[in-house]
Amino acid sequence: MGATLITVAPTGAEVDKREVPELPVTLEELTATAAACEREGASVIHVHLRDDRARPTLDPGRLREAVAALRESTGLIVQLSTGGAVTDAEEDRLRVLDAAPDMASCTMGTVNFGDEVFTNRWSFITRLHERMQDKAVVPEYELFDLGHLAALERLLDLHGLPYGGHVHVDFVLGVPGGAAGDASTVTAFAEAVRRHLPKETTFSATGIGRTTLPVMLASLAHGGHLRVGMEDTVSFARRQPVTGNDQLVRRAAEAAALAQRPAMPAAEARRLLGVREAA
Ligand code: KMH
Ligand code: ZN
Repeated sequence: MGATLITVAPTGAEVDKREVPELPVTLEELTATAAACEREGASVIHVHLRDDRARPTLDPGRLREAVAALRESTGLIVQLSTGGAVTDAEEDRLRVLDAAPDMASCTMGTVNFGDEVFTNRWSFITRLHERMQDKAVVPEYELFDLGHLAALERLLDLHGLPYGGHVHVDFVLGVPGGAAGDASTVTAFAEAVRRHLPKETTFSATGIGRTTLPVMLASLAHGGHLRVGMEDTVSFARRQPVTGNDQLVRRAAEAAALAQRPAMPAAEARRLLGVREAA
């Protein structure tokens, strides 16, 4: 088994900056945390932006600016979120691709999301997948439930492989309303990937909140990759708030090293995922 790809999701759309001051929301905070996470072993950054009042935004100008700034200040693979916030419109989510990221997320179905609903209609998923093929953007297929994996199998059958030809998925576990964040669920997802998706498919996994550690350790045990970050958890341990995204990446890199699958450099991650060469 090779190295471990570590994705950092530093901000997300849900955490409130007023409650978590360490959350990176400005461009300066984003690039600073990105550089620190790269030093600790991250090779991909999953990006959500905030506006001047720290509210989630899909503003096209800000997205372009963030992609440029992250490319300027780091060698990380830039993955923009097309999931946004649960309130975002489909057209705004599709327009994210105009910022020309290396990668973008593509969630494979609708899921209850706490008290909200994260809506991903089939027609939206197919448009997103095809637009990514046209724009040479590599998707990360986000799976919140096992049914999402069946939907991905159907998508690939009907609409072909993504740009680059490699399929990479991310299990997002422990969302209230989605699949549980525990080791047996990671096992079920990993086995379903092996049975139903192309042979070379790679997966990462992230566990929301207190499910972070069991999901991380189970993913490593199955030869999977890791996603960590303050989008998914803001506590490092019981009664110990996260001090920054780099702290979470450092722990992931340490766990990966312990599993004898050290953190993967960005150049290797580009080759694995089929992402265009860095400019
Ligand atoms: N913020 C969630 C509603 C993604 O980035 O693609 C959706 C999400 C998934 O975070
Ligand atoms: Zn996200």
